[in-house]
Amino acid sequence: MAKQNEPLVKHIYTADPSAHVFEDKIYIYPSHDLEHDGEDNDNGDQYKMEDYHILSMDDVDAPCVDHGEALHMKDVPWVSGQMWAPDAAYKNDTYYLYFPARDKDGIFRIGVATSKRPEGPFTPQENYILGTFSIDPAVLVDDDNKAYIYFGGLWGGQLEKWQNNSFKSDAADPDPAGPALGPRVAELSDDMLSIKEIPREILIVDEDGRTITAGEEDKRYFEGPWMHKYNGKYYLSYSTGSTHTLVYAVGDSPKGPFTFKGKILDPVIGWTTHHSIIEFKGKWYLFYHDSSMSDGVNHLRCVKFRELKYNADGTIIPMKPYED
Ligand code: FUB
Repeated sequence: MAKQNEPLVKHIYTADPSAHVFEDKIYIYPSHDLEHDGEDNDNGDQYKMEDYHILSMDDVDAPCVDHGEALHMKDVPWVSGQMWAPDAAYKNDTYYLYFPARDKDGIFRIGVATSKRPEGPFTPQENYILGTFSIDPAVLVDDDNKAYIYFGGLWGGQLEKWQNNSFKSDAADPDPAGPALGPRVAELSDDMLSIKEIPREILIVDEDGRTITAGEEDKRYFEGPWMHKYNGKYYLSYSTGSTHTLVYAVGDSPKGPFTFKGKILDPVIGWTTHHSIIEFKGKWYLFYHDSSMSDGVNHLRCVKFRELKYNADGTIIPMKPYED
């Protein structure tokens, strides 16, 4: 049986959970961490993932089922390695799996695969989505049926190397005193297989309207965007990376700007933190991961979940990962 704050599955290592409610169940689209003895570095070489397994739960206290391999990199023509954090969406009577991976030139791009079932198997498109880059796609299908893809991650995810939508392999990190890099957003085409526009950078500001700087490492965007709606507002949540915290910002439009609000989850065991937020049967849940199952090995992680609550003013009540 699934239990809050405990690994959802223990027979494989899983990370980066993107949860969705499909067909009245919870489906979880995680990364699949693999054991290996390669190098652990800021380039993310330790995250050597090759495939995806989709998980599901009929309810929050039901068993978590692994539906087996839904997509493997050997079946994706454009991929050379590192199938990182995916997300899924449902539209046009079809389930779409969005996933980042390195292309044949070693550049991270975002691909899409389709299925008639939420658990797959998924059939990939021949090429990545033209105009996309970097990592960690998250897709919102809004109430008006328009869909948006959010993506981007620094360092291993190469976001700082994309300047004016072109790749500069020797680009430096942003100046700590200057504006932080934002995640990117683009509206998806109606068939969900391409983007309608050049991705634009999302602006995150503080309560006074001042742009968050790159040096504000406890607030600035690093990776792992997630978008959800609560009481008509758009909540952009993400990982701060080097300060290992999940935080959020709120806005009135799916493309922002967003105003920084604060913490969702304190640091977990392991370097990365990555999450999703869903409503299920009238309650809200945070899906996240840590490296507790491997006693702290950064690239051997396990997916967990816990209830998330709001204050009356719409702010999220911050959580500590190892306290109820
Ligand atoms: O799982 C590989 C990478 O680690 C993800 O893409 C990041 O969000 C971080 O969790």
